[in-house]
Amino acid sequence: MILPRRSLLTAGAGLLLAGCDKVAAIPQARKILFAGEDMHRGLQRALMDRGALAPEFTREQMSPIFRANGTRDPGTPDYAAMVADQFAGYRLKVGGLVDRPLALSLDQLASMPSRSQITRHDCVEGWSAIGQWQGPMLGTVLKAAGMRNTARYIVFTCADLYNGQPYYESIDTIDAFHPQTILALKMNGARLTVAHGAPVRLRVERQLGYKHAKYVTGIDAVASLATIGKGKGGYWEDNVDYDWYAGI
Ligand SMILES: Nc1nc2c(c(=O)[nH]1)N[C@H]1C(S)=C(S)[C@@H](COP(=O)(O)O)O[C@H]1N2
Ligand SMILES: [Mo]
Repeated sequence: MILPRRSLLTAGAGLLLAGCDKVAAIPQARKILFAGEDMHRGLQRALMDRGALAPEFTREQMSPIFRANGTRDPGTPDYAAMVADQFAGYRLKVGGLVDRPLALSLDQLASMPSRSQITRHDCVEGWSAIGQWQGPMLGTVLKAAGMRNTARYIVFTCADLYNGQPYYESIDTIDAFHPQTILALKMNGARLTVAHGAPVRLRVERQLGYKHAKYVTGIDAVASLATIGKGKGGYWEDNVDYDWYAGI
């Protein structure tokens, strides 16, 4: 039997990954695997199961207090006007590498199939809190817009400035289509408060807190991050040297 070389290679890669997945599941082994200073980031990503779900919790485990961090109110005239009319004039613009650019109202977003999840938010500053989040999956919105297959990243534009700089963030298309990646409209059963990112904030549960953009007004599918902001993919990445990939 003659097997084409390509399918042999693919089969081999599959076996290797399947084996490594099991090893990586043991915390100690995972530490050793990923400890080497020369561990290539690309290899680490290949070994990690990017599709795995973040842990979910019960109502009883929800934190009595969930602090707000970073911007607690964008405070611009535009944002204040949106708050005043309860976001009736809000539109989420979806553009970039899409076939059908969208401008979605809050009602339109709320009428899409939604997901609810109780997850733990981990801020890089060293605090965590468990809360419930609800809203449409980001993947649903991107499919509705007809995201092109040339897109590699999704960029989130926010309504606030932080330390005078525009807050923005970006994730890759793997995280964008992860089932727990949602555009949250609700937190703990109620519409988002201003402090927690009203009217729409990203929940990207396999990533650290700073990736969870609040006050999202725009979503753009792009092929490269080089021309966005200062080119590193987010406010913290551009200004404070945080990692772009903040997977947990
Ligand atoms: N637009 C915007 N999004 C943001 C921030 C911000 O300052 N502005 N802070 C980030 C950080 S560091 C964290 S930990 C979380 C905090 O979310 P919370 O205020 O709902 O707790 O939002 C993230 N998203
Ligand atoms: Mo954070």
